[in-house]
Amino acid sequence: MKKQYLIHILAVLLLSVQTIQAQEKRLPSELEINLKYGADRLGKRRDVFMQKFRENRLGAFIHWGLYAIPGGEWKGKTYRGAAEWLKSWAKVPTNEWLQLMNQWNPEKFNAKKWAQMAKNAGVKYVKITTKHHEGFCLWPSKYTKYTVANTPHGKDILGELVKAYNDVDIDVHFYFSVLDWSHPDWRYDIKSKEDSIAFQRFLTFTDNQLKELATRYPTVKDFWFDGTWDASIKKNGWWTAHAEHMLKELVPGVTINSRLRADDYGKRHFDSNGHLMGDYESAYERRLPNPIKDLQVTKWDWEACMTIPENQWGYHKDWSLSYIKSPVEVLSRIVHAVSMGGNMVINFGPQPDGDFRPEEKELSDFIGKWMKKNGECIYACDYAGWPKQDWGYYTRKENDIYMIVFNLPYSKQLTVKTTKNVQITEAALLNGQQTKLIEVACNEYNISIPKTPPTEPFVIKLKIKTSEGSANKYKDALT
Ligand code: H79
Repeated sequence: MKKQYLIHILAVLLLSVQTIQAQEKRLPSELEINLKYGADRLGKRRDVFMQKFRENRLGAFIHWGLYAIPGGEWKGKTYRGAAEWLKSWAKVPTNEWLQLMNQWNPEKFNAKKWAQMAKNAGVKYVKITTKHHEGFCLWPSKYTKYTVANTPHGKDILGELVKAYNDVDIDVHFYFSVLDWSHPDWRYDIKSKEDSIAFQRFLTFTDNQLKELATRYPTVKDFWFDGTWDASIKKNGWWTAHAEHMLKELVPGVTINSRLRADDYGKRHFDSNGHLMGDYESAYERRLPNPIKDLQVTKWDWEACMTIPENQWGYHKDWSLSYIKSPVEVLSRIVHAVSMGGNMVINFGPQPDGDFRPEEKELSDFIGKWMKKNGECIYACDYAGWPKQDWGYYTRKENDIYMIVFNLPYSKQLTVKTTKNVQITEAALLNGQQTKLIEVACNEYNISIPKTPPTEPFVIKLKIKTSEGSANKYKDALT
């Protein structure tokens, strides 16, 4: 009888210990899957290198490779698709495609001129395609024969560009496509032992090229990976984490985009626990978040990139095949990105002769002139946290709020709604023109713009003050 009683007590004790353990398992962190190759960090990076990346805000993309030579045309036929994918659209065999190297002789290429153009455009960084999907390298890589070294031009384009941009204080970021159509060991998927062996060789080759880039050009500030969406990479998530860690050891402070990464389960960009991998989200390609609905993007760093035509990154001879964004539209996308705490990178696809097409020069001039006058509402600015209004976008730098006006209302009155306890004390155009600031309700103002407002998008700078718990003189409607 006594023995039975003891067993009963023991059983109750065991059960309660199990219950406590089960309860502990319900804590949120314990709910997460254990990942070897998931996010390395939660939340934004706060070091000076990431801060510089973020404060730069406006960048240029350069897509330059063999694809510039045919410019979207193959054997007399024009292809509407992206010019840098022409090898794929026209089903050109690899050997034939790589023979374009014999025509790589950009006689007008002048790195200093490119750097001056970028400087005049107001961009703070340039992302250069070191190697796109075709496999042709803009630097004399010792790990492949498909490089600038084996062309009539023969010069290290990448090296000249890094120096020229750095000389005018522009950061250089490296675009790198892991997918490489020129390499026999590349695989889209791993379906056999042979695939696996070949792909491991391919990953070693890629490591070698990345180490080569990081050591030859140690001022590089960022690696932006592309061509990482295939099953072969998703099945080798370990390698994506390894590549990021390897580069971070080689280049202190370097930043890396989310597109590189796949976790233990092949989940990309965000790991299986929903945490961003890499340092910033890079999925905003030719699209932007919704300024009302997608405010969660303000929680992490992100960078968008955009083409001027609908979808041409490399040089295409015929820009009439798709809609071309006007300079003001391009500008509105830059402002849109910054208003949501992101960076914007505008793409340029240089001609095969090393010069830029006239439309790109015009756009670059327009953006540069605007940035010279209004750049303070872009550089180092962030999401303002105020409710979006129809006239345009807000950005913020500490206690300065910028209104960037793209849509003028007939009333010539701009509605501004602040957040709780925030008052506006001053409102003036960056060009010095005065405005009339009227408080119309609690946390709501009207700003009258000048009778003859500027003829291009303009900026109003607001000074604000925060007062704790000020009495509300306005009464809500009783309903
Ligand atoms: O470098 C520029 C583009 O060439 C590259 N990224 C920018 C910065 C890019 N283009 N497309 N993509 C990335 C996404 C690829 C989509 C794909 Fe497909 C879907 C690859 C395979 C399926 C579309 C359909 C392209 C080939 C078939």
